[in-house]
Amino acid sequence: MLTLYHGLASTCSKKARLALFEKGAAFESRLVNLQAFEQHSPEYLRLNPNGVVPTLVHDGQPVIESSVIIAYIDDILPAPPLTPTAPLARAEMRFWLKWSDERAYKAVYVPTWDRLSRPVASKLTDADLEKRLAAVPTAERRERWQATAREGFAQAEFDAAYAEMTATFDRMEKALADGRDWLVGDYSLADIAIVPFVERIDDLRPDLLASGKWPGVSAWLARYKTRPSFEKAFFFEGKDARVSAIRKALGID
Ligand SMILES: N[C@@H](CCC(=O)N[C@@H](CS)C(=O)NCC(=O)O)C(=O)O
Repeated sequence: MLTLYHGLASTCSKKARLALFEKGAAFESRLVNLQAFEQHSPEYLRLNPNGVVPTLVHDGQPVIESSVIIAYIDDILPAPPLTPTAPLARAEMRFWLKWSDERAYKAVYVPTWDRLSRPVASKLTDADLEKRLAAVPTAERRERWQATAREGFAQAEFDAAYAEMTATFDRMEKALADGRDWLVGDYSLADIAIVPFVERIDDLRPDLLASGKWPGVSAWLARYKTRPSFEKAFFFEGKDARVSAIRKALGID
């Protein structure tokens, strides 16, 4: 039995949802409300000591880290395969998983936290904030929540995120330049690992793709949106998982 602990708007969670829907896998959904700090509850920390989503629990065994989770899903549910067989294509696919974790993630987290978490966290009283911070299991996230709740992010951090957005689009455009449909040729975990970030960048900064500077990326995203898994993962159980929709649901806009 598979249980997915995930956040509705979370890009990393969308990777896991996409992989499960591509496989047509049945899974139990446990939505974790990040703005209500449910990811720091003692029960959840027993599954994921980092206090972040997603976590996949398979027959009682937790698997954490979104890129590890999608590879695990491909291991336990081999059809349809989401990993190429040729060694070079496999290496290219792993490159994109790394890019997803190390570069694309950095493109979106500061502007996303600014738009989703800051409006909620900045309203916490000092006493509440202290209590919340005490439950955050890692120093890195404790500092991030502290900054989110109080001083906010510096302009240099928004600039760095923007640089990663354009770097991601540039690298994708290069990969797609030979007219291939998907990042490593056939559709694979590479596309799954990257699309939540491309969709998020397009949500946060629609002017970028609208500029026409990355036609290959625009065509790839349009192609992706026709896959049934996209609709299921991004409008999960009918709930719109875009930042703008979550802001409305939280009463921010
Ligand atoms: N490297 C982790 C990152 C997970 C992560 O940062 N998840 C975010 C949502 S996309 C989260 O749980 N944020 C809430 C928090 O940090 O408190 C992965 O890929 O699974």
